[in-house]
Amino acid sequence: MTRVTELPTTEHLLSGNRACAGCGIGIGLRAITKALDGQMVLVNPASCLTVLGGMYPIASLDIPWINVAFPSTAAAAAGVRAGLRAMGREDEMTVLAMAGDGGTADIGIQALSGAAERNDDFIYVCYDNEAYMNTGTQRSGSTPAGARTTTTWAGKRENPKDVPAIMEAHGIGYVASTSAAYPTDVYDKVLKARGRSGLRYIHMNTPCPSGWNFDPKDTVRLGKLAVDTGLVVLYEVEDGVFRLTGRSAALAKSDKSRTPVADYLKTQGRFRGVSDETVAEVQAWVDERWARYLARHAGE
Ligand SMILES: Cc1ncc(C[n+]2csc(CCOP(=O)(O)OP(=O)(O)O)c2C)c(N)n1
Ligand code: SF4
Repeated sequence: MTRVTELPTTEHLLSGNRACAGCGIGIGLRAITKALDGQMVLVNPASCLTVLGGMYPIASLDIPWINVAFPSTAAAAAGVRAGLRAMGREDEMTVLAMAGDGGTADIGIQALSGAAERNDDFIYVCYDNEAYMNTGTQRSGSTPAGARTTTTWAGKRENPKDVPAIMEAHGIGYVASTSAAYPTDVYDKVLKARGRSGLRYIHMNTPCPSGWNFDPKDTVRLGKLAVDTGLVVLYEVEDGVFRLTGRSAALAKSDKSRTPVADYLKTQGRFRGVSDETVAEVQAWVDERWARYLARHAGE
């Protein structure tokens, strides 16, 4: 596993951008662009990522970048890849499609599913800030149960969709789950994906101080706490072989139990007033998922 001190020092996300203070997307994006060595075309739909990048000539990313309509990220990425191939330039750069959870779990899922069926040749990263944040926090298919958004005033009732599992069910060669709170885990997974072909899917949790309602200084701490509870799990599935990685693998090995979900929920304003019953339901859901991951990690 790469150490933080071993990450490439070249930055492709330049200082000064329009994201909120403490935004998790920037941390993850730095690791992603380092792993791709800046040799990439980014395709992304309307989202906080668009705002973070800004507009030419004051863009904060020094890579070629195409903004596309909301539902079409994966289709556009497939088209860019086909265009590079037609020009004989396919080996020069990686095509990276990157969208939020709204643009992935809900609005972009049909194009993504089609690309996975065809095994189109690009990396797709869903950064998961767990709601439609750019438009002021509406619930998405990836919002956790109990979270208040502007469209779930009393707290969302449903657990989130398991998008990595949906992608795995398509039979693609590489699927991973990671967190921006662990940039080296992000880096290693993107590096591995870069060395493969076909559709590679990476789901990256990105804490959002504005939408989750916490102090921007706590982004990394809360991102790590989510992993300690098992709400966010670091893993990869390579050619059908599952393994936990980083902190999640360490948790699986140690006798130390996971942090109770309640300790995580109380750190964020979006869960204010959540009922004991909902906390218990979320805990049960997390425990059941964790047991399945443990069984797969052990190769059962
Ligand atoms: C077809 C369409 N519908 C709605 C919008 C408005 N819109 C722009 S960004 C956004 C939210 C995107 O949410 P998500 O994909 O989760 O990314 P985030 O903003 O959280 O980064 C919405 C609804 C749009 N641009 N296009
Ligand atoms: S709303 Fe959240 S995801 Fe969007 S820029 Fe601000 S902190 Fe980042």
